[in-house]
Amino acid sequence: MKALIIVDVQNDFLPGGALAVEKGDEILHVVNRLQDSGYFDLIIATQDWHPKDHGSFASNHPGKKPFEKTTLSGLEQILWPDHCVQTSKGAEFSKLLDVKNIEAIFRKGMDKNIDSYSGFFDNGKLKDTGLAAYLKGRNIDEVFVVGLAGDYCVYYTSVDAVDSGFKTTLIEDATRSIDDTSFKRAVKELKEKSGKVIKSSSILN
Ligand code: VGL
Ligand code: ZN
Repeated sequence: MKALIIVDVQNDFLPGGALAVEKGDEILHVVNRLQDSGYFDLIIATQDWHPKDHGSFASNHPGKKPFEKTTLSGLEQILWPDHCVQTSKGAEFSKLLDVKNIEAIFRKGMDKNIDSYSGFFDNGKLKDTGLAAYLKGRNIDEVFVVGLAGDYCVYYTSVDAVDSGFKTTLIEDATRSIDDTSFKRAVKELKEKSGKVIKSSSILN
């Protein structure tokens, strides 16, 4: 059984948002068409959902600017502009994302002391969101990952899917990245871990 995992298609990651991914809006119709394709047995979404005082925000580190690095709970951390603050407009899914067939939403990034790129675990693997168990409970053995951003949450979700035992495919034209070079590296690493990377055209006709 196959699941589509839609990662963080939230206003703050789209053009005009606080941490906008360039051309992120170009994926919306692809993601919607994939949802309507009938190819997937289950569709779920993740939602970045930070408290205002989250440690990944540069604004919570006096003297630091967005995109500088620091350490958070012993892990290297890129500092981001404030984004996806719980209940804010920026944290909402895009109005252009079709949400009617999304059966469950897994929120992440709520612990201010650690960031959480993957839909499965936080960056230190201290806490499990329950996503792997949920998918297994629905007899899913194969996942397809789409959304934003390709080089962060989509990539980390894909790697954790492989590590959790799912056949994993990233749909490359249903994602856009913060940095194209880091996305290329992410694709290479995912393939080395036996993840697959395809275009949506191999599912859609
Ligand atoms: C993301 C940076 C910070 C993402 C989330 O969804 O890729 N990136 N928080
Ligand atoms: Zn975040």
